[in-house]
Amino acid sequence: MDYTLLVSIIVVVALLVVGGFFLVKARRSVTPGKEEAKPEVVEKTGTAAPEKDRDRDPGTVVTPPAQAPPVEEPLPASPVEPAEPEIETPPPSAGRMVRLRARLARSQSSLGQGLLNLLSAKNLDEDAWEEIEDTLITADIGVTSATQIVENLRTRVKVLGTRDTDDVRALLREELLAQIGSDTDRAVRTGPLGDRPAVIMVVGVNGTGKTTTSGKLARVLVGDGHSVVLGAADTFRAAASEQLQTWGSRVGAPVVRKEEGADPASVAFDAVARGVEDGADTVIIDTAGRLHTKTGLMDELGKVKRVVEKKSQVDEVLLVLDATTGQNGLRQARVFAEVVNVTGIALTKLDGTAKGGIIVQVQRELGVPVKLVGLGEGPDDLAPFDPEVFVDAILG
Ligand SMILES: Nc1nc2c(ncn2[C@@H]2O[C@H](COP(=O)(O)OP(=O)(O)OP(=O)(O)O)[C@@H](O)[C@H]2O)c(=O)[nH]1
Ligand SMILES: [Mg+2]
Repeated sequence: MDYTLLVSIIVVVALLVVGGFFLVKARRSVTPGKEEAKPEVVEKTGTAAPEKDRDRDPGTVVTPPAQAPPVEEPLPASPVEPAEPEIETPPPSAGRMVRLRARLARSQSSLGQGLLNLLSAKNLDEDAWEEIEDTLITADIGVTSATQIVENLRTRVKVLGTRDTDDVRALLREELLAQIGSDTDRAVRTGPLGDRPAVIMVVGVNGTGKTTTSGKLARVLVGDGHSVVLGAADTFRAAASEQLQTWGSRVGAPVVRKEEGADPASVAFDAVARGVEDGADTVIIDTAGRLHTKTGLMDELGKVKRVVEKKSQVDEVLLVLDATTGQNGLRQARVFAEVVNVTGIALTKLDGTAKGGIIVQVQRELGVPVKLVGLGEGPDDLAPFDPEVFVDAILG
Protein backbone atom coordinates (compact mmCIF):
# COMPACT_ATOMS: atom_id res chain seq x y z
CA MET A 1 0.00 0.00 0.00
CA ASP A 2 2.83 2.39 1.01
CA TYR A 3 4.70 1.37 -2.08
CA THR A 4 1.75 2.31 -4.33
CA LEU A 5 1.42 5.69 -2.57
CA LEU A 6 5.11 6.39 -3.02
CA VAL A 7 4.94 5.58 -6.77
CA SER A 8 1.90 7.80 -7.14
CA ILE A 9 3.65 10.73 -5.44
CA ILE A 10 6.73 10.26 -7.65
CA VAL A 11 4.55 10.19 -10.79
CA VAL A 12 2.68 13.37 -9.71
CA VAL A 13 5.94 15.18 -8.88
CA ALA A 14 7.44 14.09 -12.22
CA LEU A 15 4.36 15.29 -14.08
CA LEU A 16 4.52 18.65 -12.29
CA VAL A 17 8.21 19.09 -13.15
CA VAL A 18 7.71 18.17 -16.83
CA GLY A 19 4.57 20.35 -17.07
CA GLY A 20 6.37 23.33 -15.50
CA PHE A 21 9.25 22.93 -17.94
CA PHE A 22 6.96 23.02 -20.98
CA LEU A 23 5.06 26.01 -19.59
CA VAL A 24 8.24 28.07 -19.19
CA LYS A 25 9.41 27.07 -22.67
CA ALA A 26 6.06 28.02 -24.18
CA ARG A 27 6.21 31.51 -22.53
CA ARG A 28 9.74 32.06 -23.80
CA SER A 29 8.73 31.31 -27.37
CA VAL A 30 5.74 33.74 -27.20
CA THR A 31 7.67 36.76 -25.83
CA PRO A 32 10.11 37.24 -28.77
CA GLY A 33 7.18 36.76 -31.12
CA LYS A 34 5.45 39.76 -29.54
CA GLU A 35 8.60 41.81 -29.80
CA GLU A 36 8.96 40.95 -33.47
CA ALA A 37 5.38 41.99 -34.00
CA LYS A 38 6.09 45.47 -32.64
CA PRO A 39 7.16 47.10 -35.96
CA GLU A 40 4.03 45.67 -37.46
CA VAL A 41 1.97 47.55 -34.86
CA VAL A 42 3.83 50.80 -35.68
CA GLU A 43 3.27 50.19 -39.33
CA LYS A 44 -0.39 49.59 -38.74
CA THR A 45 -0.79 52.93 -37.08
CA GLY A 46 1.28 54.36 -39.89
CA THR A 47 0.33 53.10 -43.30
CA ALA A 48 -1.61 49.91 -42.85
CA ALA A 49 -4.31 51.43 -40.64
CA PRO A 50 -5.24 54.27 -43.02
CA GLU A 51 -5.47 51.64 -45.76
CA LYS A 52 -8.27 50.06 -43.71
CA ASP A 53 -9.84 53.49 -43.19
CA ARG A 54 -9.76 54.08 -46.90
CA ASP A 55 -11.64 50.85 -47.43
CA ARG A 56 -14.27 51.94 -44.99
CA ASP A 57 -14.66 55.54 -46.16
CA PRO A 58 -13.52 56.24 -49.69
CA GLY A 59 -14.26 59.95 -49.28
CA THR A 60 -11.69 60.39 -46.55
CA VAL A 61 -8.38 61.86 -47.53
CA VAL A 62 -5.75 59.92 -45.67
CA THR A 63 -2.65 61.77 -44.71
CA PRO A 64 0.28 59.88 -43.23
CA PRO A 65 0.72 60.56 -39.51
CA ALA A 66 3.70 62.48 -38.24
CA GLN A 67 5.44 59.38 -36.87
CA ALA A 68 5.45 57.61 -40.23
CA PRO A 69 8.97 56.42 -41.02
CA PRO A 70 10.68 59.08 -43.15
CA VAL A 71 11.27 58.17 -46.78
CA GLU A 72 14.94 58.11 -47.46
CA GLU A 73 15.86 60.61 -50.17
CA PRO A 74 19.03 59.97 -52.13
CA LEU A 75 21.64 62.53 -51.14
CA PRO A 76 22.68 64.98 -53.87
CA ALA A 77 26.10 64.26 -55.31
CA SER A 78 27.41 67.59 -54.03
CA PRO A 79 25.23 69.67 -51.73
CA VAL A 80 27.37 72.82 -52.18
CA GLU A 81 27.87 73.24 -55.91
CA PRO A 82 24.74 74.13 -57.91
CA ALA A 83 24.20 72.20 -61.12
CA GLU A 84 25.58 73.85 -64.28
CA PRO A 85 22.70 75.28 -66.32
CA GLU A 86 22.22 73.32 -69.48
CA ILE A 87 22.99 75.36 -72.58
CA GLU A 88 20.26 75.11 -75.16
CA THR A 89 20.61 74.99 -78.92
CA PRO A 90 17.82 77.15 -80.35
CA PRO A 91 16.46 76.50 -83.83
CA PRO A 92 17.87 78.61 -86.70
CA SER A 93 16.00 81.64 -88.06
CA ALA A 94 15.13 80.07 -91.41
CA GLY A 95 11.59 78.75 -91.57
CA ARG A 96 10.57 80.19 -88.22
CA MET A 97 7.73 82.23 -89.65
CA VAL A 98 6.41 79.23 -91.51
CA ARG A 99 6.52 77.27 -88.26
CA LEU A 100 4.54 80.02 -86.55
CA ARG A 101 2.13 80.46 -89.45
CA ALA A 102 -0.71 78.77 -87.59
CA ARG A 103 -0.52 81.49 -84.90
CA LEU A 104 -0.88 84.15 -87.56
CA ALA A 105 -3.72 82.32 -89.25
CA ARG A 106 -5.52 82.13 -85.91
CA SER A 107 -5.15 85.82 -85.13
CA GLN A 108 -5.44 87.34 -88.61
CA SER A 109 -7.73 85.09 -90.64
CA SER A 110 -10.88 87.04 -89.75
CA LEU A 111 -9.41 89.98 -91.66
CA GLY A 112 -8.60 87.90 -94.73
CA GLN A 113 -11.87 85.99 -94.72
CA GLY A 114 -13.86 89.20 -94.22
CA LEU A 115 -12.19 90.81 -97.22
CA LEU A 116 -12.52 87.73 -99.43
CA ASN A 117 -16.22 87.33 -98.60
CA LEU A 118 -16.94 90.97 -99.41
CA LEU A 119 -14.99 90.85 -102.65
CA SER A 120 -16.63 87.63 -103.82
CA ALA A 121 -20.18 88.79 -103.00
CA LYS A 122 -22.61 89.11 -105.88
CA ASN A 123 -23.33 92.77 -105.33
CA LEU A 124 -20.08 94.66 -105.23
CA ASP A 125 -21.72 98.07 -104.94
CA GLU A 126 -20.61 101.30 -103.26
CA ASP A 127 -21.64 100.02 -99.83
CA ALA A 128 -19.60 96.88 -100.31
CA TRP A 129 -16.50 98.88 -101.29
CA GLU A 130 -16.98 101.09 -98.27
CA GLU A 131 -17.22 98.04 -96.08
CA ILE A 132 -14.00 96.70 -97.55
CA GLU A 133 -12.28 99.98 -96.73
CA ASP A 134 -13.68 99.93 -93.19
CA THR A 135 -12.48 96.36 -92.68
CA LEU A 136 -8.97 97.41 -93.68
CA ILE A 137 -9.02 100.47 -91.42
CA THR A 138 -10.32 98.42 -88.50
CA ALA A 139 -7.29 96.16 -88.94
CA ASP A 140 -5.04 99.22 -88.31
CA ILE A 141 -3.77 99.35 -91.87
CA GLY A 142 -4.19 103.14 -91.94
CA VAL A 143 -6.54 105.32 -93.96
CA THR A 144 -4.05 106.14 -96.72
CA SER A 145 -3.19 102.52 -97.41
CA ALA A 146 -6.81 101.36 -97.10
CA THR A 147 -7.93 103.94 -99.69
CA GLN A 148 -5.13 102.96 -102.03
CA ILE A 149 -5.93 99.26 -101.77
CA VAL A 150 -9.63 99.84 -102.46
CA GLU A 151 -8.93 102.13 -105.43
CA ASN A 152 -6.59 99.61 -107.01
CA LEU A 153 -8.95 96.72 -106.38
CA ARG A 154 -11.89 98.58 -107.94
CA THR A 155 -9.93 99.19 -111.12
CA ARG A 156 -8.55 95.71 -111.31
CA VAL A 157 -11.87 93.98 -110.60
CA LYS A 158 -13.42 96.01 -113.42
CA VAL A 159 -10.62 95.02 -115.79
CA LEU A 160 -10.79 91.40 -114.73
CA GLY A 161 -14.53 91.17 -115.39
CA THR A 162 -15.15 87.97 -113.43
CA ARG A 163 -14.87 87.59 -109.70
CA ASP A 164 -13.81 84.03 -109.30
CA THR A 165 -12.64 83.39 -105.69
CA ASP A 166 -9.14 82.43 -106.77
CA ASP A 167 -8.79 85.54 -108.93
CA VAL A 168 -10.04 87.79 -106.14
CA ARG A 169 -7.67 86.13 -103.72
CA ALA A 170 -4.73 86.65 -106.08
CA LEU A 171 -5.63 90.34 -106.51
CA LEU A 172 -5.93 90.94 -102.80
CA ARG A 173 -2.67 89.11 -102.15
CA GLU A 174 -0.84 91.34 -104.62
CA GLU A 175 -2.32 94.52 -103.19
CA LEU A 176 -1.51 93.62 -99.59
CA LEU A 177 2.03 92.61 -100.54
CA ALA A 178 2.49 95.87 -102.42
CA GLN A 179 1.50 97.81 -99.30
CA ILE A 180 3.75 95.77 -97.01
CA GLY A 181 6.65 95.80 -99.45
CA SER A 182 7.82 92.39 -100.57
CA ASP A 183 11.30 93.40 -101.75
CA THR A 184 12.37 95.51 -98.77
CA ASP A 185 15.65 94.62 -97.04
CA ARG A 186 14.54 93.29 -93.67
CA ALA A 187 17.76 91.70 -92.50
CA VAL A 188 18.73 92.60 -88.95
CA ARG A 189 22.29 93.98 -89.10
CA THR A 190 24.40 91.42 -87.36
CA GLY A 191 28.13 90.91 -87.24
CA PRO A 192 30.92 90.42 -87.32
CA LEU A 193 31.55 93.64 -89.21
CA GLY A 194 35.22 93.63 -90.04
CA ASP A 195 37.02 93.10 -86.76
CA ARG A 196 34.24 94.33 -84.54
CA PRO A 197 30.83 93.07 -83.44
CA ALA A 198 27.62 94.56 -84.78
CA VAL A 199 25.85 96.66 -82.16
CA ILE A 200 22.07 96.50 -81.81
CA MET A 201 20.13 98.78 -79.46
CA VAL A 202 16.65 97.67 -78.46
CA VAL A 203 14.33 100.56 -77.57
CA GLY A 204 10.64 101.10 -76.90
CA VAL A 205 7.94 101.92 -74.38
CA ASN A 206 7.78 99.81 -71.22
CA GLY A 207 5.97 96.53 -71.48
CA THR A 208 6.21 96.29 -75.26
CA GLY A 209 8.59 93.33 -75.06
CA LYS A 210 12.11 94.82 -75.27
CA THR A 211 13.80 92.44 -72.87
CA THR A 212 11.93 89.44 -74.22
CA THR A 213 12.80 90.44 -77.77
CA SER A 214 16.48 90.99 -76.86
CA GLY A 215 16.56 87.51 -75.33
CA LYS A 216 14.70 85.91 -78.21
CA LEU A 217 16.92 87.67 -80.75
CA ALA A 218 19.99 86.34 -78.96
CA ARG A 219 18.48 82.87 -79.38
CA VAL A 220 17.81 83.47 -83.09
CA LEU A 221 21.44 84.52 -83.61
CA VAL A 222 22.89 81.70 -81.53
CA GLY A 223 20.63 79.32 -83.45
CA ASP A 224 22.24 80.65 -86.65
CA GLY A 225 25.69 79.98 -85.25
CA HIS A 226 26.62 83.51 -84.11
CA SER A 227 28.14 84.55 -80.81
CA VAL A 228 26.29 87.20 -78.80
CA VAL A 229 26.95 89.49 -75.82
CA LEU A 230 23.93 90.99 -74.06
CA GLY A 231 24.00 94.37 -72.30
CA ALA A 232 21.44 95.03 -69.54
CA ALA A 233 21.18 98.81 -69.87
CA ASP A 234 17.80 98.88 -68.14
CA THR A 235 19.15 99.58 -64.67
CA PHE A 236 15.90 100.90 -63.20
CA ARG A 237 14.91 97.59 -61.71
CA ALA A 238 17.22 94.82 -60.59
CA ALA A 239 14.63 92.42 -62.02
CA ALA A 240 15.26 93.74 -65.53
CA SER A 241 18.87 92.60 -65.62
CA GLU A 242 17.92 89.34 -63.89
CA GLN A 243 15.40 88.73 -66.67
CA LEU A 244 18.05 89.30 -69.35
CA GLN A 245 20.55 87.16 -67.45
CA THR A 246 18.11 84.25 -67.59
CA TRP A 247 17.81 84.59 -71.36
CA GLY A 248 21.60 84.83 -71.75
CA SER A 249 22.36 81.88 -69.50
CA ARG A 250 20.06 79.60 -71.43
CA VAL A 251 22.09 80.03 -74.62
CA GLY A 252 25.49 80.65 -73.06
CA ALA A 253 25.61 84.35 -74.01
CA PRO A 254 27.48 86.56 -71.52
CA VAL A 255 25.35 89.32 -69.98
CA VAL A 256 27.02 92.58 -68.95
CA ARG A 257 25.09 94.07 -66.04
CA LYS A 258 25.56 96.38 -63.09
CA GLU A 259 23.75 97.14 -59.87
CA GLU A 260 20.33 98.74 -59.86
CA GLY A 261 20.53 102.47 -60.54
CA ALA A 262 23.88 102.29 -62.36
CA ASP A 263 24.42 104.53 -65.37
CA PRO A 264 22.76 102.76 -68.35
CA ALA A 265 25.23 104.34 -70.77
CA SER A 266 28.18 102.83 -68.90
CA VAL A 267 26.57 99.38 -68.97
CA ALA A 268 26.03 99.72 -72.72
CA PHE A 269 29.62 100.87 -73.20
CA ASP A 270 30.99 97.96 -71.16
CA ALA A 271 28.83 95.51 -73.10
CA VAL A 272 30.28 96.71 -76.39
CA ALA A 273 33.80 96.63 -74.91
CA ARG A 274 33.19 93.05 -73.80
CA GLY A 275 31.90 92.15 -77.26
CA VAL A 276 35.05 93.59 -78.87
CA GLU A 277 37.30 91.87 -76.34
CA ASP A 278 35.57 88.49 -76.76
CA GLY A 279 35.54 88.78 -80.54
CA ALA A 280 31.74 88.33 -80.41
CA ASP A 281 29.66 88.69 -83.56
CA THR A 282 26.87 90.84 -82.16
CA VAL A 283 26.14 92.90 -79.04
CA ILE A 284 22.48 93.42 -78.13
CA ILE A 285 21.69 96.24 -75.69
CA ASP A 286 18.37 96.14 -73.84
CA THR A 287 17.24 99.58 -72.64
CA ALA A 288 14.65 100.99 -70.23
CA GLY A 289 11.28 102.26 -71.30
CA ARG A 290 9.86 103.51 -68.06
CA LEU A 291 11.11 106.99 -67.41
CA HIS A 292 8.48 109.35 -66.13
CA THR A 293 9.01 112.13 -68.58
CA LYS A 294 9.45 111.91 -72.27
CA THR A 295 12.43 114.26 -72.07
CA GLY A 296 14.13 112.13 -69.43
CA LEU A 297 13.74 108.94 -71.42
CA MET A 298 14.86 110.50 -74.63
CA ASP A 299 17.86 112.22 -73.05
CA GLU A 300 18.90 108.93 -71.61
CA LEU A 301 18.53 107.01 -74.85
CA GLY A 302 20.46 109.69 -76.69
CA LYS A 303 23.22 109.46 -74.09
CA VAL A 304 23.40 105.65 -74.27
CA LYS A 305 23.83 105.89 -78.02
CA ARG A 306 26.45 108.64 -77.85
CA VAL A 307 28.50 106.84 -75.24
CA VAL A 308 28.39 103.54 -77.14
CA GLU A 309 29.53 105.39 -80.25
CA LYS A 310 32.77 106.30 -78.48
CA LYS A 311 33.57 102.61 -78.74
CA SER A 312 31.70 101.50 -81.84
CA GLN A 313 29.11 102.48 -84.36
CA VAL A 314 25.51 101.52 -83.49
CA ASP A 315 24.43 99.42 -86.45
CA GLU A 316 20.81 98.78 -85.64
CA VAL A 317 18.23 100.52 -83.47
CA LEU A 318 15.31 98.16 -83.14
CA LEU A 319 12.10 99.78 -81.99
CA VAL A 320 9.89 97.30 -80.19
CA LEU A 321 6.22 97.93 -80.78
CA ASP A 322 3.31 96.07 -79.17
CA ALA A 323 0.87 95.24 -82.00
CA THR A 324 -2.06 95.20 -79.59
CA THR A 325 -1.69 98.88 -78.66
CA GLY A 326 -2.77 100.22 -82.06
CA GLN A 327 -2.81 104.00 -82.53
CA ASN A 328 -1.46 104.62 -79.06
CA GLY A 329 1.58 102.49 -79.73
CA LEU A 330 2.07 104.25 -83.01
CA ARG A 331 2.12 107.64 -81.33
CA GLN A 332 4.79 106.42 -78.93
CA ALA A 333 6.78 104.99 -81.81
CA ARG A 334 6.86 108.41 -83.45
CA VAL A 335 8.36 109.93 -80.30
CA PHE A 336 11.17 107.38 -80.29
CA ALA A 337 11.83 107.88 -83.96
CA GLU A 338 12.34 111.59 -83.30
CA VAL A 339 15.18 110.93 -80.88
CA VAL A 340 17.00 107.85 -82.08
CA ASN A 341 17.53 106.87 -85.64
CA VAL A 342 15.28 103.80 -85.71
CA THR A 343 16.46 101.32 -88.34
CA GLY A 344 14.01 98.49 -87.85
CA ILE A 345 10.84 97.50 -86.04
CA ALA A 346 10.21 94.42 -83.97
CA LEU A 347 6.45 94.03 -83.82
CA THR A 348 5.50 91.93 -80.80
CA LYS A 349 2.31 90.18 -79.66
CA LEU A 350 1.02 89.71 -83.19
CA ASP A 351 -0.42 86.46 -81.88
CA GLY A 352 -2.77 88.42 -79.64
CA THR A 353 -4.48 90.78 -82.08
CA ALA A 354 -6.40 90.67 -85.33
CA LYS A 355 -4.99 94.09 -86.21
CA GLY A 356 -1.99 92.93 -88.20
CA GLY A 357 -2.52 95.89 -90.52
CA ILE A 358 -0.37 97.88 -88.09
CA ILE A 359 2.62 96.51 -90.04
CA VAL A 360 1.61 98.57 -93.06
CA GLN A 361 0.86 101.70 -91.06
CA VAL A 362 3.96 101.73 -88.89
CA GLN A 363 6.24 101.20 -91.87
CA ARG A 364 4.54 104.02 -93.76
CA GLU A 365 4.63 106.35 -90.73
CA LEU A 366 8.21 105.72 -89.68
CA GLY A 367 9.67 104.82 -93.03
CA VAL A 368 11.48 101.79 -91.57
CA PRO A 369 10.75 98.11 -92.20
CA VAL A 370 9.31 95.60 -89.78
CA LYS A 371 12.21 93.18 -89.39
CA LEU A 372 11.04 90.86 -86.65
CA VAL A 373 7.66 89.68 -85.43
CA GLY A 374 6.79 88.26 -82.04
CA LEU A 375 4.23 85.51 -82.23
CA GLY A 376 4.03 84.21 -78.68
CA GLU A 377 5.64 84.04 -75.28
CA GLY A 378 7.73 80.96 -76.02
CA PRO A 379 11.52 81.47 -76.25
CA ASP A 380 11.57 80.72 -79.97
CA ASP A 381 8.41 82.62 -80.89
CA LEU A 382 10.30 85.43 -82.63
CA ALA A 383 10.73 85.26 -86.40
CA PRO A 384 12.32 87.34 -89.14
CA PHE A 385 9.35 88.96 -90.85
CA ASP A 386 8.38 87.36 -94.15
CA PRO A 387 5.62 89.35 -95.94
CA GLU A 388 4.54 86.47 -98.17
CA VAL A 389 4.05 84.05 -95.30
CA PHE A 390 2.20 86.80 -93.46
CA VAL A 391 -0.22 87.56 -96.32
CA ASP A 392 -0.79 83.89 -97.07
CA ALA A 393 -1.64 83.28 -93.42
CA ILE A 394 -4.13 86.16 -93.53
CA LEU A 395 -5.81 84.88 -96.67
CA GLY A 396 -5.88 81.27 -95.50
N1 LIG B 1 1.89 86.87 -76.51
C1 LIG B 1 3.06 87.49 -76.62
N2 LIG B 1 3.60 88.04 -75.52
C2 LIG B 1 4.79 88.67 -75.66
C3 LIG B 1 5.45 88.77 -76.91
N3 LIG B 1 6.59 89.46 -76.72
C4 LIG B 1 6.64 89.78 -75.40
N4 LIG B 1 5.56 89.32 -74.75
C5 LIG B 1 5.23 89.46 -73.33
O1 LIG B 1 5.17 90.82 -72.98
C6 LIG B 1 5.50 91.00 -71.62
C7 LIG B 1 6.47 92.15 -71.45
O2 LIG B 1 7.70 91.80 -72.02
P1 LIG B 1 9.09 92.46 -71.59
O3 LIG B 1 10.12 91.91 -72.51
O4 LIG B 1 9.35 92.33 -70.15
O5 LIG B 1 8.80 93.98 -71.92
P2 LIG B 1 9.79 95.24 -71.76
O6 LIG B 1 9.53 96.14 -72.90
O7 LIG B 1 11.17 94.77 -71.58
O8 LIG B 1 9.22 95.88 -70.42
P3 LIG B 1 9.98 96.93 -69.45
O9 LIG B 1 11.33 96.37 -69.16
O10 LIG B 1 9.08 96.97 -68.28
O11 LIG B 1 10.05 98.22 -70.18
C8 LIG B 1 6.06 89.66 -71.17
O12 LIG B 1 5.06 89.00 -70.42
C9 LIG B 1 6.33 88.91 -72.45
O13 LIG B 1 6.22 87.51 -72.31
C10 LIG B 1 4.81 88.18 -78.06
O14 LIG B 1 5.28 88.24 -79.20
N5 LIG B 1 3.62 87.55 -77.84
MG1 LIG C 1 12.56 95.13 -70.06
